[in-house]
Amino acid sequence: GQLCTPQELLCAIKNKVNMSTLVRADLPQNASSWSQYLPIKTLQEEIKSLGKCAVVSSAGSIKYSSLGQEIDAHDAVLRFNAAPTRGHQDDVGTKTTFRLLNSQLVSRPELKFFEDPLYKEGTLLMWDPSQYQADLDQWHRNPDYMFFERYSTYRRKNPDQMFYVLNPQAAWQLWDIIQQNSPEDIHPGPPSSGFLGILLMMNLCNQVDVYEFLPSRRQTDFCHYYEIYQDRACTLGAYHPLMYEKNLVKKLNLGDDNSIYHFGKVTVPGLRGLQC
Ligand code: NCC
Repeated sequence: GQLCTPQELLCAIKNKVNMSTLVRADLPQNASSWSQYLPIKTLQEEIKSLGKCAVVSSAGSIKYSSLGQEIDAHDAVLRFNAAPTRGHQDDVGTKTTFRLLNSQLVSRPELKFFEDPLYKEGTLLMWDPSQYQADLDQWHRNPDYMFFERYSTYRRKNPDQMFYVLNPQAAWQLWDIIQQNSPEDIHPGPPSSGFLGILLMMNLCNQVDVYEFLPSRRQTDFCHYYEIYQDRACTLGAYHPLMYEKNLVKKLNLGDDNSIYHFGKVTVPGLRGLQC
């Protein structure tokens, strides 16, 4: 592939990845009884603009970081999947403005999405990978997980909590950019929730601090800060092209390498003010 400058990379992300959320009008009314539970406005229309935001990866390396207060000082904080704050406040903070979930978590009852109070805080977002280059209709007939029923039920039971679904085409639009900027062929797996979350916040915020997506000196084989499960693939990727995602984020870093080494901290610009 042809490698580009950070500015070119930012513009490709801004112009080619549609990070909007689905609204009712996006899906044909007769095709779907679940789509009536989608919000009427996109998250972007609802939020307008945020200042400084934090994205907190779920990596084991954030344990013992004492980053909690720094994270909480942001205008908005994004977390992922089952990552808790309770019992880990010193390291990950207490504030949860957004939580990005994969469709597996929503769909598989044993993962306790309905029962765990963790999910009742903040605005929820979910994503489900489509087939490569599938349009909305094709995705809708053949999603990765059949989340529709569970999404509808959750929305009926929790009508006051915002719960968005990302445009399913965003994942592969982003994958194309990862591939174009990688020196070798990467396998066709969708980007991780982590990378999608970083992009989402770049769309909403003026500046985004990302914690322990690029591992600090605390890098460890422990997959998550909240579990004892060990798997090196959590940090470098197997299904998701994580190593390549991390190289791109490193390229966008406005901060210095010391901040990565000590705090696992990378700072990336928001996309709104960007002149392309
Ligand atoms: O593990 P997961 O991700 O929930 O982590 C969220 C994001 O944090 C970043 N991360 C995590 C661990 C680590 N050691 N280094 C990291 O950089 C990644 O960017 C990651 O995306 C997912 O992306 O949705 C994923 O979800 C889990 C799992 O489905 C959920 O935790 C729900 O239980 C996947 N694991 C399995 O399916 C077993 C994982 O592959 C990807």
